[in-house]
Amino acid sequence: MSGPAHLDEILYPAIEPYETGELIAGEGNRLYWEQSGNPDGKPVVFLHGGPGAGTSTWHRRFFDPERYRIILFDQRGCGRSTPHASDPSADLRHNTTWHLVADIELLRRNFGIDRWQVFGGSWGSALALAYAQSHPDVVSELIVRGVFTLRRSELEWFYEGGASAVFPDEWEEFIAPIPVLERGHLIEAYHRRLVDPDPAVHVPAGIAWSKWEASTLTLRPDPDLVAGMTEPVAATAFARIENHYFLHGGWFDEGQLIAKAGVLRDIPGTIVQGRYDMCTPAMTAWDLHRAWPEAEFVMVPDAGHAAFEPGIAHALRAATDRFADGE
Ligand code: STX
Repeated sequence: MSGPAHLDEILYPAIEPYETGELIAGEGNRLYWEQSGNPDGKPVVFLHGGPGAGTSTWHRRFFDPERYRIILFDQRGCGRSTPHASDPSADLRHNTTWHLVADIELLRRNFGIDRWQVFGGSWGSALALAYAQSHPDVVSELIVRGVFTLRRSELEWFYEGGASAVFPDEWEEFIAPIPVLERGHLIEAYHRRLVDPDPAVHVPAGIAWSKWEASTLTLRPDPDLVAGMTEPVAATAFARIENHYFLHGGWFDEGQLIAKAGVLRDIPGTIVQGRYDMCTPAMTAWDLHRAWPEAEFVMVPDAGHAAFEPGIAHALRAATDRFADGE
């Protein structure tokens, strides 16, 4: 999918990669990667959301193809990477934030890139912050959107009832597969079902989990997004990977990504946040802004969470354009 039609007026035209391949990551993981745009342009790595959502072709379109060397890759277990987490036998023990941070470094070294721009939204913002805080010297600029840091308050907001205040109808569907006595800990209750080897158990759980997210991401309902995210194979992988990460708090110390924001001080940055983001509410982007005041902060007044919402896409393109001629 080259993306919703309105993106034609906001982002760059759809392009094809000039090279694709597989990164041989650890523990049997093979990660799909691709390069598009200008091979001699400024390198940028795109970190997708979820975790577990995979990249889409329209993600290339945030970057001027004449000025950027655009690198997309699918994180462990999702998209075109294998083994795929929709397979009940796929082992998620070696799929953690710190494995992904190491994968990004391996990708950079394999490409012979000294420094690159890091661009990530939602889960991709958490991964971008974790990567930049671990390897600040190799990050030329950092662009984060729909900021998510996996603090307990953020996970409880979206998965343990906070957002039910705004979406009581969708929430009813989310909790429906879980017996009343298990509803005190929904991430754990979903975990039991998502790891069940029986497809009659894990597939409906994956679809219900993914539908909750798909139905609450955008300012206006988006039936195409819901249809795409509830497709059984993608939904199962997405739900399994997300749930595994959230059960473990992303393997972060509580508040770690905000507490370590000082490490980012010398990295030119932009933070983009939708005011009506129900998935990763603006409080987190604001906390990051306070901890990293040197970064440009853009609050989009009329958007939810998704990167393709007009105001968000516009602000992201403005950020990549502004950084395009640096270095
Ligand atoms: N998950 C937030 C996140 O990263 C809690 C995310 N949510 N939906 C997406 O990403 C996609 C729109 C990329 C599927």
